[in-house]
Amino acid sequence: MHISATRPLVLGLIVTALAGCGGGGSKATTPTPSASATATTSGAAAGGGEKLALQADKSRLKFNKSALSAKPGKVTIAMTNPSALQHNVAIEGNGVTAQGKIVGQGATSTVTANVKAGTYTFFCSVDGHRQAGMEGTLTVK
Ligand SMILES: [Cu+2]
Repeated sequence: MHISATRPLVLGLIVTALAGCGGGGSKATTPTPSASATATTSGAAAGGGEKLALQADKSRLKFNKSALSAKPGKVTIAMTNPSALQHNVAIEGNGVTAQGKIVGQGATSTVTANVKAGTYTFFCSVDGHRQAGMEGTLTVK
């Protein structure tokens, strides 16, 4: 009884304080800029780097590109798969090995790696596909 009687009073004081503050300078009381600034910073870090598009051939063991190029840093290859066969995209070279998940028709396999200047190979890591021709060169410079 004592607590429930106190709470409305405290809340009442806070509301009064906020209302007083807002009334004093409504333009000054906007904490939104700092919040959005933080979001922008983390968004830039997460979304940074290059995104390269690649597509598997609909019927053959090939990609639509045999060469890709990127600048040093974070690189993402997004491979769409219109084929009835399962495929993925992987990157290999200069100590980097990374592979996207194997996906079926209509899905996208994505691989991200931190690369420096040099030559890398992108390929499909499904058994036999790379050997059949599902590979290409990623040049970073
Ligand atoms: Cu494949």
